[in-house]
Amino acid sequence: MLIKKPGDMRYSEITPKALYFDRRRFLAAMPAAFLGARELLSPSARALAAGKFPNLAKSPFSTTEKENSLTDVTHYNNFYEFGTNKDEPSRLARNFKTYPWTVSVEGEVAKPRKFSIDEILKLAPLEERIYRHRCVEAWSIVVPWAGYSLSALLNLAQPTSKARFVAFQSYYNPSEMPEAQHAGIDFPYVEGLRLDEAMHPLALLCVGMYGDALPPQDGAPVRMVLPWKYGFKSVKSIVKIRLVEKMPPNTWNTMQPIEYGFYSNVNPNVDHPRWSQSSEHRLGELRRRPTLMFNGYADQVASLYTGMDLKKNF
Ligand SMILES: Nc1nc2c(c(=O)[nH]1)N[C@H]1C(S)=C(S)[C@@H](COP(=O)(O)O)O[C@H]1N2
Ligand SMILES: [Mo]
Repeated sequence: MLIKKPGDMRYSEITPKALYFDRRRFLAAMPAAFLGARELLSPSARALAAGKFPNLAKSPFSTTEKENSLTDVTHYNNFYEFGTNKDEPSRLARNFKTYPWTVSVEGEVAKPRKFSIDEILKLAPLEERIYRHRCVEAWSIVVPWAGYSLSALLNLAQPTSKARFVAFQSYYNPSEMPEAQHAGIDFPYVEGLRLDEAMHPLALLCVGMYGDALPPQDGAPVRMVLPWKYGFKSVKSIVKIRLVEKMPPNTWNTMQPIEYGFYSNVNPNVDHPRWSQSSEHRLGELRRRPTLMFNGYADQVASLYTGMDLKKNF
């Protein structure tokens, strides 16, 4: 059923149409004297309008493993708001309106604040981070994400001494996401991290992939990427980040606590009740690969869990 060979799909075919549509409408709404005055847009808005992030800094965290194709990464998705089949989000999120967008940072912080997506785009230098991504369903991909460490945003908000966890919330609007009601999980999708996990430099606040803005199906306009944890921890299309005292709920744990824990660190030695986690299918490869402890990021993150029983705190 392949329509095109993997890899020969161009970004312009996938890129968030709604975003460009909105920008055109925005320009159309401006007085005629200003039309075409692209210099009036913020630098980040101009970068988006051009469809490219210029000058992405390289990161020492990047893997040299072969990247998956853009087609793989944008047509095999988990985004239950837009359907539970892997090919549904690419079709059903096509008109998802992701601009303008606001993220509220609140709770146990000295400086609670709402950030527009334009502010988020220029809050810290954007880096390219080529990470392995391992879904709890035992498939994996390698993706060149764009973003910066979440710690940059959290430090701006200044967590108080009471803040011990970070709670994330995805956007939810049933009228834009009619498939969600058949997904069998509760929305809005929520996730959480311990504060030290959230402050770890590997924890990426992600605004793009393949040098461009995030396509809607991959969590536009801003998502988390936590490469040492199962994919469901990496919450998409974030609208709220709340610093809290107590461990917050996470959607999959709430739905099936025996199968999905709070920590959900990639661990080949702790099987899912219904399947083994010792190996994985890297999209595009024929033979399965062994799954690595912390998805190969043990050197960076293992110390976060010193003394913790990883079978109990799965
Ligand atoms: N809001 C929201 N975030 C989500 C999900 C979801 O269904 N809804 N699925 C998660 C799962 S299970 C995975 S594996 C990754 C998939 O990201 P990708 O489609 O960009 O590969 O997103 C995660 N974030
Ligand atoms: Mo996943």
